[in-house]
Amino acid sequence: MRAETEPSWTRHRWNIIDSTLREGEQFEKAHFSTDDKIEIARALDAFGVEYIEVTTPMASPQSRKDAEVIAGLGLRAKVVTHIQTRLDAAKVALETGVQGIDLLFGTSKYLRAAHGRDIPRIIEEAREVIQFIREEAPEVEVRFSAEDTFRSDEHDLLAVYTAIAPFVDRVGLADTVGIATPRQVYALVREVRRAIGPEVDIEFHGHNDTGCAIANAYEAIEAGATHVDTTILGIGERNGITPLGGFIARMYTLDPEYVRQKYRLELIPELDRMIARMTGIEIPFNNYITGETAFSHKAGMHLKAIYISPEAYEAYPPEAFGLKRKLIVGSRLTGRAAIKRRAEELGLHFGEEELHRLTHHIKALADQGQLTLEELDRILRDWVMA
Ligand code: HCA
Ligand code: CU
Repeated sequence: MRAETEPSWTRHRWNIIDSTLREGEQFEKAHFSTDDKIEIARALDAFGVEYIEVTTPMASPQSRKDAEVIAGLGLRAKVVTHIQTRLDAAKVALETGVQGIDLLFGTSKYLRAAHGRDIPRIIEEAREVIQFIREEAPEVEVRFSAEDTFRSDEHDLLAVYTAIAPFVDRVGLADTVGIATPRQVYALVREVRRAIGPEVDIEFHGHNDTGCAIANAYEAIEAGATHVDTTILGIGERNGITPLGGFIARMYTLDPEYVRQKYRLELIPELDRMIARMTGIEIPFNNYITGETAFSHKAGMHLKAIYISPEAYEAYPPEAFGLKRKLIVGSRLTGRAAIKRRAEELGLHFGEEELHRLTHHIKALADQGQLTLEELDRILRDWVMA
């Protein structure tokens, strides 16, 4: 049973802000051409993310042109740009034609030392920039995020969020160095939700330095966040942020219908392959959904149960993502059920006693090294001939 502190409605109100074209561009191995960016934006839009975040137009001349191009594609997803909380940046951002602006300001002692503002000054400057955007373009969504939220003083944070929330569509919490624990994320998002009330949306952006990015995004939603930042394959600064595919895997297990109806899940493998190709990396073998072994079953007991019902050893079915499961039948860990099944697929039938001996024989052979399916099939056929 769900604890009373977990508001179940929040699960039904979350949106994805995919930041492959912003955080993802900060990945060491990413250097997207304009064509790459268009391909990524269209693929994310086809998948169904609600928002696409692009690099600040202040980053470089090409970044500015690219922001205009992406904003002009006429996508279903809202295109938003990330900028520092400065009037000149806000002005340029509006000129690109984006539908939303994501502002950020460092609130931790580390980042405050870098930009030299105290909390009242941060609030004042943020309000000035927000007011400018509101006046110039009332239709543009505005988000304000406290960078390095989880190393900021809680009192400072609540002062900033409560002062700014009435003027924005969304406030953001960012685990900039990936140190927050799921419990901390839950507690702080709850605090912020209490402080700003139910009307303003809450976004969570989590880095993966300690492997908690998906769990933290999930806890944020449980605590009342409405938007989660992702990137394809999780690319970003250092080892990246919450991966789109992994986040989908997490949420799918909780409410498959909701996730299926929001997104074209069968496009996830293409998205992952696209970013692997563009950045020159391999999809990790243990990646959520698209890793080479994500749907491989090997031990005899597992195989036996899988034949009866795949859910026995699967959190989510490969078919939901246009993929197939893989059964590794020719290993030393195989079992009678698996051998019997494979033999039947080849039109071969063995009695119990014979199956027992055959399985023993195969296990002994596989002790020398795992057999490929072709090798296994040959052994099964030869056994009949002998
Ligand atoms: C950055 C930092 C950021 C911002 C996140 C946000 C982070 O690269 O500018 O705007 O919500 O991790 O804090 O990515
Ligand atoms: Cu980040």
